[in-house]
Amino acid sequence: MSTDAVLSDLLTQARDGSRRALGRLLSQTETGDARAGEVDRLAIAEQGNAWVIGIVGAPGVGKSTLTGHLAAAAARKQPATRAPRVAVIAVDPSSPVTGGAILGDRVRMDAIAAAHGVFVRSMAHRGAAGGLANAVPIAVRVLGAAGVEVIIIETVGVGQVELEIAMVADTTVAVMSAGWGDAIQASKAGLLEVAEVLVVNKADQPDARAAQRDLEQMLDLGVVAGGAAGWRPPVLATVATSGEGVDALWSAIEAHRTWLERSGELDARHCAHLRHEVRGRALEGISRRLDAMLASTDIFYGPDTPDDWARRLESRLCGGHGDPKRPSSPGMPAEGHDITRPEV
Ligand SMILES: Nc1nc2c(ncn2[C@@H]2O[C@H](COP(=O)(O)OP(=O)(O)O)[C@@H](O)[C@H]2O)c(=O)[nH]1
Ligand SMILES: [Mg+2]
Repeated sequence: MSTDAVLSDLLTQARDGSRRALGRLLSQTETGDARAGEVDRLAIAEQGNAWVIGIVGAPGVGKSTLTGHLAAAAARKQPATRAPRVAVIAVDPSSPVTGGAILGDRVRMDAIAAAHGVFVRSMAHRGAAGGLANAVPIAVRVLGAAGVEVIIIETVGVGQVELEIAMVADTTVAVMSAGWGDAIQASKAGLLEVAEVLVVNKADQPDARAAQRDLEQMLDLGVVAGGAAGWRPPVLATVATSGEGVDALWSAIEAHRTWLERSGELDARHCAHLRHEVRGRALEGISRRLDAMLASTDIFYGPDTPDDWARRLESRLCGGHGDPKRPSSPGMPAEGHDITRPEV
């Protein structure tokens, strides 16, 4: 069988309810090579229609616990079928910062999810720039092609990945826990800029009400942008450990979806997300070429500034060859200008 036929066969099996086939398709998305492109081509042709929910927030605020309950709430609303209608992508930390703690979460989340037929998949960060940012959108399309209606992406809660997830999600939920410090932290990380639904989790602990009030005030003052004009992010309280407030959270997510669809914002958002994805992929290629040029090309000549060298690189990268300052034979760089050989 050709690769195409194998993949297409796997997709058929996945739609018929084979989790193993779905898992194998998703493994292709993480290879970072031509196989990811092949499975993406197949998925795109199927035009799935999954709703993508991103869960962002600092480590420890309760994202995994909440995600398990949310997935269960979503699954209860979907007609029961053999193939999963709800999937969770848990963005796993290969980051040493959060390493060990996650396994326990996964076990808890898996238990809740399994009881409701939710498909759970971990995706590793792998450290490579763009690695996850590339794999997640393809994984979303594969899940959609396999008939999944709701995809919840839970992030680790550190760094740029959070903001990248917002560029994949239709609805981004920022989770904080009781205590003002969390809101400040979220604000610094840029999470409040991308959040469409705000959650104060651990509402069983003191200060949850105050945190909610503070967030409402930040909304009043315009500190929280809320993703798009015309949508004010609701501020909800949850106790993820008991599931309290999760139904209300699910309703808020549905309300956001309805708003996106009715306002016409959804199409604009999908276009923006696609542009972002394509830009990221193009940038990667450009950046690789740039690095190769930096390593091999003699651009560090003349009594020029780093800015001059940068322009020279830019012009060569864009295929421009006009470079009046380039000497006819590449000579030694002017003294003190050879940044390729830093002084020791
Ligand atoms: N008291 C309390 N603890 C919670 C709540 N939600 C989560 N936790 C606990 O907080 C810890 C971190 O939760 P987890 O879901 O792993 O957070 P994550 O790192 O954001 O995914 C775990 O020990 C949870 O049991 C809550 O609503 N109230
Ligand atoms: Mg977690």
